[in-house]
Amino acid sequence: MQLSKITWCVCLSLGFGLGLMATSGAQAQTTMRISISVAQNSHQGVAIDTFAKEVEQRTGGRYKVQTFYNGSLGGERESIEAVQLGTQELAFSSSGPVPNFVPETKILDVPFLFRDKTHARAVLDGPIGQELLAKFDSKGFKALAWAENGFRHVTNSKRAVNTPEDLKGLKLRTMENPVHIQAYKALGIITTPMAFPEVFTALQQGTVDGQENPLPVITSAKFDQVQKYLSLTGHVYSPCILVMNKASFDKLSAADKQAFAEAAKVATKANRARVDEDDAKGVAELRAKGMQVVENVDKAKFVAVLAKTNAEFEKQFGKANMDRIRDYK
Ligand code: EAX
Repeated sequence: MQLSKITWCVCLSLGFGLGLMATSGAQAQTTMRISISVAQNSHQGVAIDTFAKEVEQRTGGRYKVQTFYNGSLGGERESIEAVQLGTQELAFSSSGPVPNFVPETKILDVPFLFRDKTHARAVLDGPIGQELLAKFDSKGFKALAWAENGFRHVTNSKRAVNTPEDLKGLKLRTMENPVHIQAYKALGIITTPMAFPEVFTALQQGTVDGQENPLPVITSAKFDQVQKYLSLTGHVYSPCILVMNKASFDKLSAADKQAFAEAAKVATKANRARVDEDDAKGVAELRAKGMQVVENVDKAKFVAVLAKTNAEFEKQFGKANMDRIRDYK
């Protein structure tokens, strides 16, 4: 009698203990997913790998971020959509499809708005960038940080592009971005919006003559295999954004929110350093792989052709807002 009572007690407490362990075990690790449309060995791969590592470290392993590359979970638009819906917790994307979700970000996609990367980074890290990050809140996102792709350059398989006239009639894949499309049309480009994971094949099969992307994307996507000409047009700065599903973010403790925000900052730093590295060696690398590169493009000529379009953008986004970005130091 006595013995069975003890046994019962031991079993009960053991069971209780195991139950507790199981509960804390379940809480021990929450797995989240983040994706990019380009390769792991890239400026974006570095960003999400760094983010994942930092989140795990800063939360003592309670949060694990699974990383997906090459659009394996879908293109950029799909990934942002998934984050908005909450079927995916996190995404890292160029600003390309973002205006379709947060229209206020359109202003960043205006051609020849930023002088250089230092200017763009200062704007994005300063009050203008932070105000724009806040615009994501009401759309179901927590935008953790701006990062970047870099300045976009034109590649194609038809001819060397020296002047805006050389762009006329070229069929170029563009991002699904209304600002880019409007400006590129004004340059006489036949615009073909397409998700990034389809671009390599489209270039290979000649569905389009070319595309435009920063050197870190051109090199990591190996576009040199399917494109002959590269022109350093630097026609538009391409920001990236690290977004999280708002509800998933709101569930985090205050300390964990801080950990995610800091992890995003470290990720941005690693991303920008890699963009600088790729920009520094990209041209030589692409030349060595057989591309013909026009380095000294007269940008003033492109700006001149876009004067009317630029005036339309000033009307649409407010000249004062555009000047605030242009003049930001
Ligand atoms: O974010 O779609 C694009 O051209 C983007 O620049 C690319 O996916 C990297």
